[in-house]
Amino acid sequence: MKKLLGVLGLVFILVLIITSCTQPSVQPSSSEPPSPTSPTSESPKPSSLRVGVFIPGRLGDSPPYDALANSAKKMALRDSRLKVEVFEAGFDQSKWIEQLTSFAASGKFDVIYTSNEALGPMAVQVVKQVPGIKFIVNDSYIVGNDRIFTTFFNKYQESYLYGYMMALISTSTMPGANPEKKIGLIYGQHYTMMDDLIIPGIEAGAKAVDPEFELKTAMLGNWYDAKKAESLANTLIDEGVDCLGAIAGSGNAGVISAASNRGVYVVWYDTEGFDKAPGVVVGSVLCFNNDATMANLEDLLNGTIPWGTAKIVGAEDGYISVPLNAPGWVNNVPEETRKAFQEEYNKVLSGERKLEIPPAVLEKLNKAAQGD
Ligand code: RBF
Repeated sequence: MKKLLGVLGLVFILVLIITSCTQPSVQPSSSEPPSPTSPTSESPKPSSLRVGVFIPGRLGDSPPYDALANSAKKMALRDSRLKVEVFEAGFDQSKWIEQLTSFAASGKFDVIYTSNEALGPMAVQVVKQVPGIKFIVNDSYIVGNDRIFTTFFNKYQESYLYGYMMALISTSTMPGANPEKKIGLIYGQHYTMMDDLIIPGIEAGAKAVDPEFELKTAMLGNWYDAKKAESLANTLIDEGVDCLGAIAGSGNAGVISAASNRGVYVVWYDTEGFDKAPGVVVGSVLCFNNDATMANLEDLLNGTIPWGTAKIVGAEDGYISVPLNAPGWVNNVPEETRKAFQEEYNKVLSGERKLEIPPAVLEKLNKAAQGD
């Protein structure tokens, strides 16, 4: 008996030694920010989750915001653990940080889901002040903050396709298309994504059609003034622009009015847009903010959000796309123009046409968010 106990004791000690050797080690502490793909932590599956959606603007005419709010509400219907409240902060950007701080400090939410490049830096500030609150931010790029997760769409790629499509329409046989090699863009305001990815992407796409193409731009200065947007669009049309892009939120309606009155065309950004003005909006390039939001909320509910990292998505993984079978495109744009577009689009999809986000731009966004 004594012998048996001795053997059992030995086995017990051996088991202890083996299990202590195979235990996963505690996260290594490092001053290096994690790479965008290495998750820093995994949380347990929550039994309930309160998500506050903070809209920095208004719902209704802004594709990234509408997709965020709609997807969050849809997810709440599908999973009873999720409770969602949406707050529209309005257009006064000077108030956003205060509004966001009190939204976070209200104690009503576990996670705040928001969107746009300016909200990333604000999230960094708020997590320092409000204990426990976490942020998911679309259209923002931040790494190394363990209560923030960001999703960034390859807007350079999307904008290249946008510019390519506009330039093809401008050189087409469509009524109203003139011989001038000019396309236009009305945009809301300056920000890194606009200045370093969207505008250069549109230019690169148009110049890939013909190096003589020129992109004429006009800044609205806000995201709501449709009357002013109409007048800016008219000025561009006077200068020879026959195909326009609009990234100006509620201002986009003014671009449609001008194009419609003057017999020129609009290509829509982020969503289909054909129903906004049939025969005027004749093409679009899509960004699936909705899919990304649903996927992130699903990960959140599964406790698998890789906090502290940033996810970059593009056409290769199905987040940027073109509705090639939409009647608004097929019935308005001549076949040879559509074929020419499809050829280039296939190159982007297959990776033959590489349109990566320059790492310097990502670094700039992260640095701005960290306040460096
Ligand atoms: N996009 C909109 O569609 N509507 C807006 O109200 C809006 N407001 C913005 C405010 C700021 C400070 C910044 C940086 C961007 C804003 N955007 C807005 C742009 C948005 O993040 C995105 O880049 C474009 O909608 C193109 O997808």
